[in-house]
Amino acid sequence: MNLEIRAFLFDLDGVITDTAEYHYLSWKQLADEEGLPFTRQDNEALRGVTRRESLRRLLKGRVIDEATAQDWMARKNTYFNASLAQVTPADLLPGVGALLDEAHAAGILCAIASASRNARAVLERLQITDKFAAIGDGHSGVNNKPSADLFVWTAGRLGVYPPQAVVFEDSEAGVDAGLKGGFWTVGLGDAGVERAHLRVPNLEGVRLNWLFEQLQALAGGDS
Ligand code: B16
Ligand code: MG
Repeated sequence: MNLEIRAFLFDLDGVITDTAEYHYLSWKQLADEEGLPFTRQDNEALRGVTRRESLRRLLKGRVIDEATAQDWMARKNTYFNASLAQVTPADLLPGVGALLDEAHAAGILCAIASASRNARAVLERLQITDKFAAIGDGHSGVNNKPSADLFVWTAGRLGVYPPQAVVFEDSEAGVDAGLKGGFWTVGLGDAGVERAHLRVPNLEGVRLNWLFEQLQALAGGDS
């Protein structure tokens, strides 16, 4: 198969920067206020899924009415937004800047595809909004990860087909979404990303030549 990569679709939290800690502390504050047990380990199951799904998982089967759910999600989001004041350009994860520069120099389109409704605010804090040709976020559609919709929506904004794009993800939901959509997937970290085409600890050391060689080998045929 002839490999033609035209775009990179980056998840935000856990790939570009680590807002997971702020998500955790925000849910933890809410959980403490409401007397709900919630640990760092519990938080791992919230990686990459929407605010609503995060609340459902945090509740562990406990039932609350819709008005309470809205109130709790709003409070968690208030805490999270307050914590974003601490995010600075120094909070880019290792290797992100170099890979973005290399991709731009090679004419590869770069986009964000994040479940977060706060993705634009995070990108502003990092001062990298202008590095992305499209931004898909929690406002971009009804179905979020593990549905493929967000990645398909974002690829459509770029005018590329899924097999022409690589998804970089740190969550199980995100990798599954990328695979369902027919994208190439690179899983970051060591938990939940086993099904990705390629796995790396983070973006440090990920270079275009290496990436294309690996993908070409998987596609079969010479690069
Ligand atoms: P918000 P990603 C995800 O971001 C986070 O990993 C996940 O923990 C969070 O619940 C979700 O965004 C929604 O965030 O409450 O800000 O809309 O990994 O998809 O970039
Ligand atoms: Mg993520």
